[in-house]
Amino acid sequence: MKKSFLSFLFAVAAFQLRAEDGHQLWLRPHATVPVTVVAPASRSVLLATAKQELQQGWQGNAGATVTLTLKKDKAIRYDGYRISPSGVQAVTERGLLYGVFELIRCQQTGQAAQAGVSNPSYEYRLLNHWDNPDGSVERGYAGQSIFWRKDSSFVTTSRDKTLWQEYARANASVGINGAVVNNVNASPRILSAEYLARVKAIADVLRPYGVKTFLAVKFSSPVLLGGLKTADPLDPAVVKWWQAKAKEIYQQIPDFGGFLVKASSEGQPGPQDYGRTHADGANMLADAVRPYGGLVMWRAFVYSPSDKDRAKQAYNEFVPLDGKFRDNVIIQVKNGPVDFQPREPFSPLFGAMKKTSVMPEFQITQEYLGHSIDLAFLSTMWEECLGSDTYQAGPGSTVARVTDGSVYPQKHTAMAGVANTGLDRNWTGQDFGQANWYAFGRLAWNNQLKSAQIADEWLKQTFAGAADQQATASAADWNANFLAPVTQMMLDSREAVVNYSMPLGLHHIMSATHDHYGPGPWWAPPKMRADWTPPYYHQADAQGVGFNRTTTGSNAVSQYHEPLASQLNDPATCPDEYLLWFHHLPWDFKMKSGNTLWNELCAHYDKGVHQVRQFQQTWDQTRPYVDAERFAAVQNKLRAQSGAAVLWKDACLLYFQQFSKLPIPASVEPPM
Ligand code: GCW
Repeated sequence: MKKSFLSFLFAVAAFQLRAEDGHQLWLRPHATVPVTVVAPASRSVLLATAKQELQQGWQGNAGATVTLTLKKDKAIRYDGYRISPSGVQAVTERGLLYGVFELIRCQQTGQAAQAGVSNPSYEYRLLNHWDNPDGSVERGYAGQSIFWRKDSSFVTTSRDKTLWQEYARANASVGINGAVVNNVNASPRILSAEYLARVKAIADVLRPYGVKTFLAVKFSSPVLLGGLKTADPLDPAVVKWWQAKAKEIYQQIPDFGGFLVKASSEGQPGPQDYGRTHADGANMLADAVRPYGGLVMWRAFVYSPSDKDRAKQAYNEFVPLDGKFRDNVIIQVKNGPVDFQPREPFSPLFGAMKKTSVMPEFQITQEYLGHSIDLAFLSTMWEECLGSDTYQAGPGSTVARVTDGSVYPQKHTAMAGVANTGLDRNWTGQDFGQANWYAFGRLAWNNQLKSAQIADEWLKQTFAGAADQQATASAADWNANFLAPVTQMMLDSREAVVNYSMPLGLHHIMSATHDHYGPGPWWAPPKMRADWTPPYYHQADAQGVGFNRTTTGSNAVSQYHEPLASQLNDPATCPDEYLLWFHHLPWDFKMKSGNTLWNELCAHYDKGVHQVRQFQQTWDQTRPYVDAERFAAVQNKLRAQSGAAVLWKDACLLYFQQFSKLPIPASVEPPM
């Protein structure tokens, strides 16, 4: 009796803490009822978290008893769980925690919890933070790092701990079980004793929520930090240095996850500096962490100015190494072959490496999709990629299935998302950016989920509370006037960005001088590396526009499996979305719609502008259902996005018109 009163008080205190600091994300406080939790006697922190979450979040039958059971169950994989009428069963404590969060999510979103097993699609579901030791965040648009501070006084404050705890809790609620806490453009300092002490402090806070800590490492650390003469992966002194470093880390963080490596990529040092291969480098690191069960995620984001088509290089470098990697190495591949553009075809590496573990990397932070200004729900983009058929092992070999172990016997499976978190009060800058963090976790757990369901869940958890507070809306009213239109807005939002920025397969035509925000198809300073300039990608000239990657061009198309390669190779069968990715076509090329290419291009840019204006109208109608702060914040962002969309349209149409020499159709809003 006394005990439950005390836990009630704790629950109230925790509720108030979150309510006050505004960091609730989709875990907003809501009315709860008592529940009795029966759980194995254990001093485990994870189990304590699971119990506490259930007690703090229960909205089911008042006074119900929920049993958490750890026992063998062949149907449960990794940290999956089984929901039964009596409670949650799992083979790991993490599984129990995820089952608890599933129960609470169902209660909160008005769904019946499905009895049966839920297994994660991927063993590792990871956020990658491009956070630098000085507190800045590469491609971060939500303030400084939540992990590192400029002054780097290594004292962990209670504010740090609260933040990390809320962060870990949010991750756990969607099944994210790992975090790489520093930038892939890694500073060697991260492996110094003083930084490792802070990494340990972070790991200690993330652990009770089942989030493992990983580090990105610089390949030349043995030289830069260790004072060795070389970082050659086959040099015995280098091997020894990494072994000692791994030991030092695991002594402090016994459940440390492992290393993420960007090597021989964008000027980063790597094995190729010593005439060695990616496999030589990855395997050396893999051997160093193997005794402790550690993992090496080796990125395949490689390109160089010498290659005539940047889109081809990763495949060319990595496919010949298939089967040469240790089994605790995973090759981490960006969803598209170039670089997180608003739309790319899937990377041809997916499914092509049949004897190597391969994982998708998505970008949650909106580097090329409008930073934290534009509203872009990225779930539809990831769903599109995961659902793309690679044909590598026959029809149905989707990116999802060739990476989650369904098609190939991968030793490890994983999915990574480049995080969009920062110190901003709402974590992600744009309130709807939270939905992308949420969606990433949900898709990593279940790569077959539909974006419509994810949007629906997120909106109910993130905004329904606000309607309750204002007591203005019945459920039916809220569903019709908030949930339905806002869900539609989210589902349309990424396509709108594609339309007003890079439609029909255009890519990499963003501004280089404004940190990749806004248009810049003309940017090509003399002596600049061609593969960094937009004209390299759009190839606009008097004859037409687009990158010829067909068999008569760079032949990147042949990196795809048949029948896809032939389909993409022919403009008549290539989907419109990828047309200018694969083809250089005349301005008067006849599109499937009957329009000329030029008119179709104009129509897409114009449509994007109108879509954003529609989003503004949709959002304006939601005022009765949203608290004033979030209503105004999103309204302002949409206003800015609307201006940005017009700028994209006007700039791109006027720029391309210099080549097409064709009039902008009367149906299109004329440039300002
Ligand atoms: O998208 C590009 C970014 C770089 C990033 C790089 C990468 C971390 O512009 O900022 O560096 O990709 O993924 O390594």
